[in-house]
Amino acid sequence: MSRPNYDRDRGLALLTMMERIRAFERTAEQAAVRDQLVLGAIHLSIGQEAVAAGLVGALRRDDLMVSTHRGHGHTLAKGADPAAMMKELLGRQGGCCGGKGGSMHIADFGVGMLGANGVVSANITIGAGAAHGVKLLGDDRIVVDIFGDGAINRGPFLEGLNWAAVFGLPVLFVCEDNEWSATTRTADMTAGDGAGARARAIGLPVEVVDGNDAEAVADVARSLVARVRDSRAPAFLHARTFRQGGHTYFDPASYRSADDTAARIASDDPIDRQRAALGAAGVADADLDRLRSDAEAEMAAALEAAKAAPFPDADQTFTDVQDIGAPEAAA
Ligand SMILES: Cc1ncc(C[n+]2csc(CCOP(=O)(O)OP(=O)(O)O)c2C)c(N)n1
Repeated sequence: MSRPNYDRDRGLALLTMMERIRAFERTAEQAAVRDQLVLGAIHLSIGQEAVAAGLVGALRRDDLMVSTHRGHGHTLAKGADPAAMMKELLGRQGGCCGGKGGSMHIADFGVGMLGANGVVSANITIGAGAAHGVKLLGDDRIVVDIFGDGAINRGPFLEGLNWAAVFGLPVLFVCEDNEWSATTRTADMTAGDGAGARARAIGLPVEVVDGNDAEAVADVARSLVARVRDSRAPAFLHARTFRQGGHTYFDPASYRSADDTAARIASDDPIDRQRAALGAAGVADADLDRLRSDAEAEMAAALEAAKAAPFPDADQTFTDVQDIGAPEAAA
């Protein structure tokens, strides 16, 4: 579909970021499955890249972000170094968290990424807290707080949105709705009209977007980010997307129809859609292919750097970690 006044540079930037995210995750998957080098589970966001690329592209580097267990794409889009991320997944020195956090606790404060989180929904109140901190400091940053559709059925969803509304906090809540909560279809366990309706009931302005259309996500993100920054009040985005793979890299997703999944991937892949948009705007296939091969080469190099990095020294085991108790007592 050709669009009038199409911004090719933005379109290419969106595709570049989506290709980088997918290449990072395919490479991490290889490192986990083929090489058995990844420590702990990883949750891939393959099929959801347009949300990360469109959303985070609208942020400033000093804006803050809080993410979930499925947060590689958000973290990369926020500006984290893929080699440091890969080292983190492999538990190596030089990882974003010194190799001690792993995929589900990946963070890079240098680019405003306050952390992934393995506790479903917990990041909603953490994001509200970060926004309260920004309010108290009195600067013009905003917080983007991303969570899954399963998270809206836990208490922190109500607590975080309510707190942000009552105190007038600069936070954009984003429900990245991939239709599944681990092995359960979210629609089967969610009463009422879902995420947006609940946010509206608390008084937040709500937008719903096709989360597999990177251009649409970028447009709505630009307007919502500006709104939150100017109003210093919360807003809500419901981005509808689809998780193409299993819940974790080792989940074969046998609880859903493989044929349905294949049909969805064939008709609604965000990278294919963005390539089509750019092709319609006159970008040659060879140029689009080069973006992909560049991304693959970048992430292969990140994996090699991670493999070459040493593990943290044993005498660092209890530095930079919380709740260490009294390890000497256990000796
Ligand atoms: C409090 C809590 N309950 C259960 C789990 C186990 N768990 C991990 S991910 C997940 C599903 C989350 O679904 P959603 O929020 O939609 O995110 P998605 O995995 O689809 O990205 C569950 C139940 C957990 N990590 N934390």
